[in-house]
Formats: sequence, structure tokens, C-alpha cells
Amino acid sequence: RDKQGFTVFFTGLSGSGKSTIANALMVKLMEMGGRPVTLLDGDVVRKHLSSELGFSKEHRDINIKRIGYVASEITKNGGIAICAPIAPYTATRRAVREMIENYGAFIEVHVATSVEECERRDRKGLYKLAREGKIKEFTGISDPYEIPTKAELVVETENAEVDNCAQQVILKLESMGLI
Ligand code: GGZ
Repeated sequence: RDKQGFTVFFTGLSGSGKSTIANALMVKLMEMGGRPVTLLDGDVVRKHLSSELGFSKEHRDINIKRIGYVASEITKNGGIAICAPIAPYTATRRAVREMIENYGAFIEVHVATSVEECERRDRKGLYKLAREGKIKEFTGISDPYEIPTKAELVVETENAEVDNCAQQVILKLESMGLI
């Protein structure tokens, strides 16, 4: 293969739009052909790889490191991994970056939808439950989200369509010579 593997790592609050943008990005990359594309979405990973884990800091860190390990294997083999967990902790995101950068590129994308906007949308009703105390340790309400300061890209979703957000990632990957 002439191009190295890479991982696009989305981070952001629940309901920020990570999964939707990640899916749109996956479709665009698949249409380009060439390398296999693997999506490691938060929901799906929690169901198949991390079903025993909760949302304590310790469990979130284990979850993110599992995602990072799978993404590093994909990257090592020249593929494209797209990850879309909340990943609220800076140190854990950095650990994953360091693991993956041994094998290929790591592109951190902060989906920077504010907690106010996520709560206003409340697509799954989880913010309401968190406010009522029915979900404990809910990111942005009763649990921390450490805002990334070194992301390769910050995507604002409040005035941009999903397709436009995914296109911003494509342009970034092109400018980095990855696609
Ligand atoms: C945050 C929670 C919680 C708590 C359940 N805090 O919008 P969703 O539903 O589909 O995405 C959220 C998902 C977060 O899982 P991650 O694996 O991405 O989190 S982490 O990276 O921190 O490990 C949300 C749901 O799980 N959910 N309880 N307390 N999100």
C-alpha cells in the first residue's frame, strides 16, 4: 500500500452529533475506495466489546483503551478506523493517540456542540433523565467533559449540516496527505 493507515477519533458530548458525522464520513471514505473503513461507534462498542462496563472514570478509561487498541490494529494494517465515543478525559485521549501514532496518523476531531444545545435537542431523552437524577454520572451534567485543546479539527454543528461537517474532515485528511 502506498498510503499509511489512520484513525479519525471523534470526541464530544452525548447527542453532539458524533455518530451521525462519523457515519457520513464512513460513507464518503468507502465511496473513495482503496482502504477498508471500520467504524467503532460508542453505542456498538458498548454492546459488543464493553457490555460489562459502566460510566465511572475507571470504566470509561477501559472502554476508550479497548477502542484505541482495536483502532491501532486497524491502523497498523493500513486501514482506516473511525471512532466515536464521548472520551471525556484528556489523558486517556492522549494515551490512545500515542498508541496509534506508533503505526499511523491520529486525527482527533472535537464535535464541539455545547451542552446547552445537546440538552435542548435531547434526542434520546437522556439529559432529562440526568437532570432528574435517574442517570448518574452523566457527562456534561453530573460528570466531567475535558475540552480538547489539541484536536486536529474542531467541528461546530450548530450552523452546519452533517454532510458539511463530514466534508470538513475529508478536507483535513486531504491536507494531511492521508487520502
Ligand atoms: C454519558 C451515557 C451515560 C452516562 C449512558 N454518561 O447518546 P448516547 O447515549 O447514545 O451516547 C452515550 C453513550 C456514551 O458511551 P461512550 O462509550 O461513548 O462513553 S465513554 O466514552 O465516556 O466511555 C449515551 C449513553 O452511552 N450513556 N449513560 N452516564 N453517556
